[in-house]
Amino acid sequence: MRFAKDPVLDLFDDSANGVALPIVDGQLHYFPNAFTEAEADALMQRCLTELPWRQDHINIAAKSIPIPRLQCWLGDPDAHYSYSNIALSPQPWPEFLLPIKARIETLCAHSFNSALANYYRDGTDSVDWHSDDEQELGENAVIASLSLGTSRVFELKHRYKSSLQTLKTTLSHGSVLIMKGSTQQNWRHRIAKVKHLDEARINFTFRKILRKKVEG
Ligand SMILES: O=C(O)CCC(=O)C(=O)O
Ligand SMILES: [Mn+2]
Repeated sequence: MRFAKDPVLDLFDDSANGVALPIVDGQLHYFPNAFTEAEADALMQRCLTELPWRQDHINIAAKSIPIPRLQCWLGDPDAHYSYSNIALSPQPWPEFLLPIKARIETLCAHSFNSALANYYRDGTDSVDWHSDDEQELGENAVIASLSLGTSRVFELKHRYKSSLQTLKTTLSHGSVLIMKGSTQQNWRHRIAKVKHLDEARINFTFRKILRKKVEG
């Protein structure tokens, strides 16, 4: 069995039960060993080669800027979503992801109808500070974040209490982090760029879209 240690929060866990990470104004639960190393290795390979990765762009000051990662949106046919003005129509769930989704739903005791997959090709790829608080997700959204590949540091910063320290936790290969309660209303999160990192990481955030129609 793998033994995961979080270097920042100094928490150990080698059980299937995971650990509650200490946070105010939100709830975080981390399962370092949600998937075995062999399962996570196999899944990473299939995701790299079989998912329909795309390069999206955002418009800043009338310029189209490529976002620093590849992504794809997977989900039930009616789970439309928009993110930073990028409208995402879901790609159908690949067969190989269905048992993964089912395992995560059991772990969270919650069902999901979509997932945003991010492919960080190396340390120059990142996601900037944001909350997963889009209207489509409703209040107190449950979001399950599956990490594969090289470990990256996940940071959380309180939106209103500037005296609170930024929290940092390492998300390792095969782990699942559940964010729930008022986490998205009160905290922003990011994956910062890292120097001298050549290895790839894939992350899925499983979500439940409540309002399924796209406007306009
Ligand atoms: O890669 C991660 O761990 C986080 C991704 C994320 O925050 C998102 O897709 O909204
Ligand atoms: Mn996010």
